[in-house]
Amino acid sequence: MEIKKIKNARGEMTVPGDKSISHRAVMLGAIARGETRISGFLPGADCLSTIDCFRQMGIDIEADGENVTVKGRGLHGLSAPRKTLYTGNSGTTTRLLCGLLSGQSFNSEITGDASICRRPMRRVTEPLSQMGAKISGEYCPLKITGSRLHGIEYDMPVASAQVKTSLLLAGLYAEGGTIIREKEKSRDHTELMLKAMGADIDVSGLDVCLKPVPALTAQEVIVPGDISSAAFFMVLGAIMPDSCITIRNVGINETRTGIIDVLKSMGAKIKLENVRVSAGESAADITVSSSHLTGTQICGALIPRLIDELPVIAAAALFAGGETVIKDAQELKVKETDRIHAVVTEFKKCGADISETDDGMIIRGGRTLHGADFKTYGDHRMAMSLAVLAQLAGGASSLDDARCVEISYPDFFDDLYRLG
Ligand code: SPQ
Repeated sequence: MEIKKIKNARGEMTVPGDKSISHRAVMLGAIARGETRISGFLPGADCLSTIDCFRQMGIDIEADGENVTVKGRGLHGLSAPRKTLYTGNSGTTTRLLCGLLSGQSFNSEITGDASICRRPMRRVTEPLSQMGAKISGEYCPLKITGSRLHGIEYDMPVASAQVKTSLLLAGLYAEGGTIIREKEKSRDHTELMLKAMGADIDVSGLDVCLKPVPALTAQEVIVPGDISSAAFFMVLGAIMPDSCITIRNVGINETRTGIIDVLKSMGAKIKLENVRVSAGESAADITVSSSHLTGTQICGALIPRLIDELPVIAAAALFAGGETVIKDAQELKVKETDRIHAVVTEFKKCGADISETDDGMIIRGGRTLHGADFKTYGDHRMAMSLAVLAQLAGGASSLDDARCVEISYPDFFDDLYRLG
């Protein structure tokens, strides 16, 4: 697909609902008592995979675009799926289901697309087996034998919301409490939603403690716009001359706002207005305008707060003066593709000065860039980051496969071109 160029980026927009919150609303809604009404749901391919899996386990889910109603059947209301649960391209669906299905009274099998079958599952299967779970294999397809579970105390070796959530979902079915100690704080949407639904959950610093309860109670869930999708337009607004974009109703949960902190530290003009809170999740309108950026260091506890935004932050760094160093981001290697290798390989095609390191990349900004024929590796975040980069590279650019934006942002290109 040829990427059309826009002259500048001006105007107001919204982005689709938060992917992480949308998945969790369906999953927790399915095992809560009563109807969970979700508005602002993300009807992207990953979240539709989650809906499909729960329908196969007997949950009645009415889905009409952004409005979804999940008719919860209680903690023990799921029924055995008649066929293998297919999670598509979604790491979140796959890993969270592992935890949820471990403690059921039935057996199940999970698999996904080629990318999912390459993504490591040991990070969830190992601690789950300590809880008594029986899961065969370290890669999909995974066979899960429903088992009696017991709580554990677990020090997480990687900062991962998926691992944490998987263990919390298993913990709902375990005998005794489950204590999870995070290495660094990862996104906490599960903790907030569990609390709102009546779970016995306590968060203190990096410790999360959960005790089983007889039932969760359905809630209304208002999903804010996904900051990971807004990130593409925040970067675009900052790097394009004569630009000013207001993105309305974006989730600004502190565990996700690393992109705002980094862009500000690079000198971006960013303003947050109309901050509001619903069930512990904050949202705001974000305005970004053309800025002169300078390079920065991104590492440590900041990484989990912007892990999915690193490809587009790397694109911003190409247009910043000086050097940007990204460290401690080895997790990028086990996403939909190896995002360190993919970013470095593709950005070099347009003349970027960028090098790959073991746990990140070094970008020297300010070069003149030219258009190129880019590969997306079937990775939605690569496709959208390259589309942003292509706007400022001289000449034409194309993407080999742009359809992957369906995963998290089906209308991405329409929204991009509308701004121009
Ligand atoms: O669901 P999936 O495929 O893992 O999606 C990604 C993404 O870029 O959309 C990662 F590839 O987001 C993850 C994120 O990186 C979603 C997520 C969650 O909802 O809990 C947590 C992060 O992953 P992790 O491994 O750090 O827990």
